[in-house]
Formats: sequence, C-alpha cells, structure tokens
Amino acid sequence: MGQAFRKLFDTFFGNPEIRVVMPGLDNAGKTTILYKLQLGKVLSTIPTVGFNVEKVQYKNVDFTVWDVGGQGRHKLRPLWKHYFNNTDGLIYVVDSLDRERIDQAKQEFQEIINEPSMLDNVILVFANKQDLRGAMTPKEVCEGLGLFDLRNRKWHIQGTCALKGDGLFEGLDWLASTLKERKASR
Ligand SMILES: Nc1nc2c(ncn2[C@@H]2O[C@H](COP(=O)(O)OP(=O)(O)O)[C@@H](O)[C@H]2O)c(=O)[nH]1
Ligand SMILES: [Mg+2]
Repeated sequence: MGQAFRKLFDTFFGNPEIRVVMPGLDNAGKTTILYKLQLGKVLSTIPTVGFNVEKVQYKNVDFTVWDVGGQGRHKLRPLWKHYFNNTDGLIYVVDSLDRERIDQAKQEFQEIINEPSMLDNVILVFANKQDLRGAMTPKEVCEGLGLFDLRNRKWHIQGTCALKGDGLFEGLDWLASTLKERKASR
C-alpha cells in the first residue's frame, strides 16, 4: 500500500513543494490515515497544551494534521491559523458514524474554508469509517458539511475506510490531478 502512495506522489505531485493540511474533529481517523499512507516517519509535536500536531514529509510533499473543535477551540484557533499559509490542498476528515457531531464538524469546516488564506484551496473531504454500519453516506456527509452550497470552490468527497486504506488512494489521486491541472492552467 505504501508503495502505491509513494508512486502516486512521485508521478503527480511534482516540484515545487506541495503542502497539504488535514484537520478534522478528534476521532475522525486522521492519525490512522497518516500512518496508512506510509510516506515516512510521522513526527508528533505539542506546541502548546491541548494542541497536538502530526507531520509527515515525503520528498517535496508535506502533510500536517491536527484536531479541531472541542474545548479551548477559540483559544487554539489563532495557533493553527498559520498552518494554512501557503497550503495547496485541504483534506477534511469526517467520522461518518458520528451523526451527533456533524454540526460541529460543519462549523469547523466552514470556518476553515473561509479563512482568507484558504479561499483558493482545493478541498478534499474524506467521509471516513464507511465500513461501519449506520455510517452516513458520502452524500449525507456532503449535506452535513454544506458542500453543495459552496460556490467557486473546487471540492471532492471520497468515502474511505482508513483502517483498510479503502478510498485513500482515489481521493489523493483526485487531489494530485486537480492540483496539477490548476498549475498547468496558470
Ligand atoms: N471502523 C473504523 N474505524 C476507524 C477508521 N478510521 C479510524 N478508525 C478508528 O477510529 C479511532 C480514531 O482514529 P484516529 O486515527 O486516532 O483519529 P484522529 O483523532 O482523527 O487522529 C481509532 O480507534 C481508529 O482505529 C475506519 O475507517 N473504520
Ligand atoms: Mg490523531
């Protein structure tokens, strides 16, 4: 699996640097995804109390992952805002089984994509935990996040099962080719 991802990155994400941020509520499956990609060593840092950041770097591709929402979100937000600067792609990870927190997931998502530095970003949503009975379908997650209402944004949703790795490749493939197209048209 890791080899397939590395090959994808080699083929699609050319130079210069590509920066991808992957926020989401806790328990969405972000850390699982990061390890599943097997791109390299996952470096974990805690720049401040209650704020855990994980990073993986593979050649010129840089992934940064952290939890949003929950307690202290207003206090922490200014700390992670700078992670959005100079990013090329946003991957927002949702626990599709967590119907109770879909509104909170939406609120965070909408705030993130409306950050001034994120307005030009390509948006990939992973509707994760599709293997679980009772999980929201990708379409339901779309509705839950308000994706259908977005105007002038390039977005895509992908159902995934991070535990098995299902859907991750397809989603990243979309992200890679979309970024490539965009680069070519500029
Ligand atoms: N059934 C199932 N469980 C998952 C999936 N992805 C993650 N998990 C589980 O969900 C929990 C939270 O995952 P984690 O990666 O730590 O979430 P994070 O807080 O977003 O980093 C863990 O127990 C994972 O094993 C999935 O696709 N299916
Ligand atoms: Mg985690």
